[in-house]
Amino acid sequence: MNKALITTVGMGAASLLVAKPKQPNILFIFSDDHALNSISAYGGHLKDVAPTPNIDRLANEGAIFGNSFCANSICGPSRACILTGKHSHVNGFMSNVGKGLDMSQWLMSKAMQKAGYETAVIGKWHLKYKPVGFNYWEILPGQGNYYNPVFLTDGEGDKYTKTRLEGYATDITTDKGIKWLDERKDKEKPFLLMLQHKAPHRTFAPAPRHLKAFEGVTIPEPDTLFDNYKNRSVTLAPNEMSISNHFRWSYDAKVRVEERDGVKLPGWNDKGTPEYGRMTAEQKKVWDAHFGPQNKKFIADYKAGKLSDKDVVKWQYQRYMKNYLGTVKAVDESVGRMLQYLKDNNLEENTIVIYSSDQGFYLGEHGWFDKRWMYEESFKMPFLIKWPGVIRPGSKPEAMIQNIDYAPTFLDAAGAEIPKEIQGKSLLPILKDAGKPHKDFRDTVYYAYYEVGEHNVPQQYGIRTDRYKLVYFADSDEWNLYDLVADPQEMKSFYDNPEYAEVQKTMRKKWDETRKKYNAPEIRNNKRKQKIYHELKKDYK
Ligand code: SGN
Ligand code: CA
Repeated sequence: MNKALITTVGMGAASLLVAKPKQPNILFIFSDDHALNSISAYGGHLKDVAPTPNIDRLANEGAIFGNSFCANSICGPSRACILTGKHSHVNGFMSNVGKGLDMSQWLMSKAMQKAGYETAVIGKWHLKYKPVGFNYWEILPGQGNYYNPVFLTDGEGDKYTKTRLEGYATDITTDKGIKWLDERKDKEKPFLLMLQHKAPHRTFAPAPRHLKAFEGVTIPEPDTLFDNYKNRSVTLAPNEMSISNHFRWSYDAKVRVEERDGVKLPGWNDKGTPEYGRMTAEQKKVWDAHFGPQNKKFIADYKAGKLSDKDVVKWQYQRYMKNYLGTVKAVDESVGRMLQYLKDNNLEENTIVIYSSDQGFYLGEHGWFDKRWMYEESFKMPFLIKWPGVIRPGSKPEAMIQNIDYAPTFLDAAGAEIPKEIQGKSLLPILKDAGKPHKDFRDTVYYAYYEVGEHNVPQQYGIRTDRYKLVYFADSDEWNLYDLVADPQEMKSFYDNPEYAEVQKTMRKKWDETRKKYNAPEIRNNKRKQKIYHELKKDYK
């Protein structure tokens, strides 16, 4: 159990000895776009080829949540939900496009400072304005880079001081986290460190030492790699996030223009290679020695007519996965280094360690990369947590939790009050009792995705219970209903299916109630788009 700290509290002339529970440190390790299927503790189809032993330690020594969801599956908004404990329509940061997070509102970081914590955020930030409520911050500009990244620290007015460092972003972020912990002046104060990696976000560039990590390995394909998008919303087919058509040959697949021998490949023949452009001559040498011969063989085979369109997609999938999983390797090492640091510095006992990511990601499921849709792969967020003496090792809570719950959980752990307007709930009751199912924590989660533009994903609003999911697509004025038991891969909507009439009715009611509970604003329909989708629907049966 938590150690008690004896504090002397001054009371006028007299002095009183009271036992105050020692506030735990919080190490929040957060990555960008890390799919549950690529964390072996979740047991997905990649667990044997790509184990994550260090992240898995959190599951073994603490709890792993299999029903952890985001409120809006995109970077800035997910981070805004975490900092505010509120849904996007309340905190105002609804999409990556547009203004940043209004930092004048209530923020968990400010509240943790008030509760006596020393706070820091290091790494990806993506909320557009300077961090507020942090004693120390050092962030990546926008999406940040993998190779030889620039970090931003505070500058005059709204300016930043930029420093470009040689090395790999995940390693440098970890170094900076350790340095901050090491150099803290007031070590009696509890800390909140938010260590936020760029990886494994696009453009999936592994560290030189991990380029060959999956050489000779065939990565298992997901069952839905060749999804035809039938039997669900008409908005699925025009997506722009498929491996077959939107995975760029240079940028994503690492087949640079110079390596293509003038061949026009199926899909997106782009020219951009930003990470390659940032590398030192030495880094380029290692990169080319790895990709060069493989690309040469691929182009030769393609030219010789040996590869069908399907073979090309399979090749792209292997290339995508080996790079993505390569970047995950460095993240897993980062977790290992941080855990070792805590151990070596006697901080293990009183530190809560969390591993999470801003949303999940498609690793070829539904033919995709990217996120945004309310399907399980990108709706879910990894959430693993250890807290020695409080959480029973090896717990697998079933409760449906969301990123709006992190702020109240941190405050609760700190012994601070949770403001009434916070929409999330503290996870402490579940954590303290983590051997039990706790299905009743919340029976419905709410989801809303608002961004318009990149990857052509429509706005969508949904709810999920432990078995069903109901999604409304405003652009096509359509409902989809999924049954996660009968159809776990979500390949068919049962909306308007007579066998699901009762479920549909209940879910529609819950959808209204949940939106009301969270004060969700009225959905604006776009008549022009609805007309286009209506036409598309005629050809798409
Ligand atoms: C970038 C990526 C997208 C990605 C968004 C959002 N394009 O714009 O593929 O969906 O970020 O990601 S890229 O050409 O810049 O790589 S998020 O994690 O920030 O939400
Ligand atoms: Ca992200």
